[in-house]
Amino acid sequence: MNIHTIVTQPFAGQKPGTSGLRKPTQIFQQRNYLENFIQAIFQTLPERDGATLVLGGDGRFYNRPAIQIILKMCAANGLGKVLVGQGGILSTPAASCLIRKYQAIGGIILSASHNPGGPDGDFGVKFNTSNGGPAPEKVTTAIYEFTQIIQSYQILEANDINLDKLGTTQLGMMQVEVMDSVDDYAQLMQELFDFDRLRKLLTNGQFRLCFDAMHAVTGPYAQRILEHTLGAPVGTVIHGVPLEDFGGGHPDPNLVYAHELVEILFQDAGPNFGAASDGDGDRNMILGRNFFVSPSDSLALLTAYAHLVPGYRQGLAGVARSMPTSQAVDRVAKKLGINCYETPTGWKFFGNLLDASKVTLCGEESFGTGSNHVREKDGLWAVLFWLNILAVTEKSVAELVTNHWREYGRNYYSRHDYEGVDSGRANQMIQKLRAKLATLPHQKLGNYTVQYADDFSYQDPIDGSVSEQQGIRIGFTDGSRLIYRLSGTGTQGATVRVYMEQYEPEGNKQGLDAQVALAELIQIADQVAGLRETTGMERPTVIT
Ligand code: VG1
Ligand code: CO
Repeated sequence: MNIHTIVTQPFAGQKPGTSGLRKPTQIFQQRNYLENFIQAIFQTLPERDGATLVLGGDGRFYNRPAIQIILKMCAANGLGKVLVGQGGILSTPAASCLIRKYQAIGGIILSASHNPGGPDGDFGVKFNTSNGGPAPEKVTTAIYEFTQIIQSYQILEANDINLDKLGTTQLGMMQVEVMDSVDDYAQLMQELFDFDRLRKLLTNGQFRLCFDAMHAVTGPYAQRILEHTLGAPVGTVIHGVPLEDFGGGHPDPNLVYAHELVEILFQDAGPNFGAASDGDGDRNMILGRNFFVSPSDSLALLTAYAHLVPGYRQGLAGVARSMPTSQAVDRVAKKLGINCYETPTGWKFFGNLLDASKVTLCGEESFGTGSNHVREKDGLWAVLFWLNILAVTEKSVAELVTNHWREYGRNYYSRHDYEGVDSGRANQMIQKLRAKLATLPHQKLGNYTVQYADDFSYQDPIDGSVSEQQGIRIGFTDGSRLIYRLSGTGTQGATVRVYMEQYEPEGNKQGLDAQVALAELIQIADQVAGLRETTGMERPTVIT
């Protein structure tokens, strides 16, 4: 066997962010760049000899060459078997499903998620551990530390594997099994949801659905499940073919980047239900006819109606949300008498709670919802969950959400992103805010009085690990909140995220546009932090 030890040198900055290592594609294409990072991952794998690994990606440019390199490195590093998605395709939730089902030691997912792809776009590597979830901080720190001292990596000299042909091939001492990308995932969905009812809904000739796969990874999953299995008409899934550059689009399912879908849903004769997913299939946006469901409300609603869905009929152990996610779900949890946990941003923080059976559902304001069925957020799962609720209640999306507000009150919510900000200035702004925190409590800002102001710190209730500086929070006496943090997924300068939340108990005041309802808080956010001055922008680049 021809195993080579290649001498290399560390690259600066191979530090995984909120979700994996993301860089412009051209950085990944540099000699040894990908190889160094992969070797560092192997270095953290406790017992890789003979073990199984899952490998796939969202199909973006450089996916296939990267898979060939990683396979040869796996073979040289003593792995026993690698399960690869056909054509190199695996959505993030499908990879999580495979890791768990086939007791793999972990998985490597090639994706920069919602960041654009292509030779001038971004590429990324996510590493998930044996529970199927994103590597926790102690693992990503160990990976990063190794990238700083790496001197060599191992790779097998061999021909490329045919990634399009299903079946098992020998690669050195290792087996490569090319698997259908959708089968196992589709089967899991069938175990959780009432497919007979869904089929009736989607074929009743009245209910119309539009799913925008944004030329990203969910196309084949949505076509198989929604069109082939559940009988929705062909064409229900739009932009269903994964493209290396996502058709030039930005595969982020929000009102700005999924505007085509928004236009389809925001017309009087539009479909009853619309949904979109991101690059790697873990995010979802839910729309009704002329109606946008905020992701925080979506989590609250799924929690309230979970008992209608077969996979969750037995009740929920608890729920969790990321800190900036609105407190709408807290109110539902309270009513159900279950715990609601608040974690830092990033799915990796839900892993321990899920593994310890403390929570069943989790969600983030960034269009991410999921459950204990895998250890990732799961876009198509959320869509099926919604459809299951719609099928059982026979209500429209708008009715369900407005009824929910009437019962629990509405948590008006919005996130403002300032993208491409100078990193130095953005960091300075956060530092200034930190320095100000102690002076804020009891201060009156417009009609609001500050109750607390801090930098969110989280102690994991299961392993006791502490994560500090997870976002500046300003809480007001009426329960409203203002949160500032810097994104950990961008690759160009800094992205400042500002989150605003305000609670409205009164039914006749719940019908406002969120930007209108939050106008004063939006102004206070600028006043406290100097957003316009720091960013040099008059308004955010993205509002969700
Ligand atoms: C963003 C979101 C966060 C999400 C993360 C990864 O992180 O805010 O909620 O978990 O992306 O999502 P940040 O650090 O940019 O705010 V994905 O779909 O890229 O795995
Ligand atoms: Co994603």
